[in-house]
Amino acid sequence: MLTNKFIFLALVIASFTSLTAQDKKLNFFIFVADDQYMDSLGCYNDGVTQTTPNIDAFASAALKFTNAYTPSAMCAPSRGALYSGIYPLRNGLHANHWKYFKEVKTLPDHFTDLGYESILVGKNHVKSKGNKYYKWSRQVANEEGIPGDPSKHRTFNDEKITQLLSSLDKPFVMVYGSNLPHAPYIEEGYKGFQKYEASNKFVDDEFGRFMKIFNTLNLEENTVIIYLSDHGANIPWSKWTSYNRGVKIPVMVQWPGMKMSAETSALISMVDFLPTLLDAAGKEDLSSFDGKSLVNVIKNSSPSQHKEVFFAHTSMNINEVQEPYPIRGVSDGRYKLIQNLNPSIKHPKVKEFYTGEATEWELYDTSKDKEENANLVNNPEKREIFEKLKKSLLAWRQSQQDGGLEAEHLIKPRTNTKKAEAKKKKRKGTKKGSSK
Ligand SMILES: [Ca+2]
Repeated sequence: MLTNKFIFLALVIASFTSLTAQDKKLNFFIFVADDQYMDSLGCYNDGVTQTTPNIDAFASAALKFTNAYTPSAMCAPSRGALYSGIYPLRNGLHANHWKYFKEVKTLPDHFTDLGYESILVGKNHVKSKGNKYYKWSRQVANEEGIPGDPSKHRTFNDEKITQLLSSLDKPFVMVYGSNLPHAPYIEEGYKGFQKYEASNKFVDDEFGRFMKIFNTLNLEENTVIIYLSDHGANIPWSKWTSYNRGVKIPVMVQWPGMKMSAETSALISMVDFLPTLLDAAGKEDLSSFDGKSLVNVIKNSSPSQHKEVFFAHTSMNINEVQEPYPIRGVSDGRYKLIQNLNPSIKHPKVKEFYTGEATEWELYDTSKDKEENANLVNNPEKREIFEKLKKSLLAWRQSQQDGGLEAEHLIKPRTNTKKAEAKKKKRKGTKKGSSK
């Protein structure tokens, strides 16, 4: 009798425990570094970088992706893809400082439907104008606290974030948009580092501060944590281009309840993160996204669902650029095919790096040619791979309703409003002065 009672009690406790574990919904946190290129992290560079100890420690207990790409090496289109799960040409946020098409649903809206708080801390860079589906339930602006010139960059307030997270009565999805290591770089000499490295160290400190908050609040056991960068840095062949130093991004994931200390070469894209998080949160229909859920890649080491990932870039709506230089591209993880739609001009943003003649097509074997120097497009041995990738790219462009060069001519050039205002003020001041 006693034994039966004991068994019954044990069963009740067991079912209660499993129920609470199931009922407790996962939280999600994405840390987004700004303009951080992959090789500047120790964990992607044989550990030689001294600036990123917190991120490296996280990576050593995470699943590290070595074949992750953003579709565009620019702030707004990259974030636009992250928050929509849709490539920039199809979500509308193709040009920098641009906005979504009005019917595109985004991360905060999807998660509100699932009963979550959606929190954006720090950098936004995505306009909500004209789109009612881009509305975070909480937005926390960064504050001063960066050494050097505090007017240029800001950081989060640890106490405010701690209070906010401990006050929630719903599960949450939180994104932190750091302002660094984006130029202008922070005070030289920060913890012994200079320029980019000093800024990179600051990002690492920020990440460490978030991990401390999660640890203090005991949130780690129930929170999926993703570390990534929006794209590469403002260095040659990186930001503004579709070369790997620009579009290949560091991505590390820690998943609760899983021991992870591994890396995967699964081919993934920025558009995959939203469907992944929604899949884990219980959304069933993920068919509207260009991205694919990574839950099985992460939890079961399944292969990637992509054979290829794609790139789309425009120089229009970048400050002071007058002419469109559209780039489209595709990578199968090894071969990269780039199509320049206006090769008659040099890339207006990075023309100082271009020495030779621009061509419409560029083909690289990125497994052997990491710098993407040797264009294989006229190599007869690579003819088959060229034709295959070209076919995929053209089919993808069609599926994205890409208007190409003609459509980009319709985007009005953007003037730097801050600079223009300063000039205007100066002109007014001069007039005033001269009338005296
Ligand atoms: Ca950026």
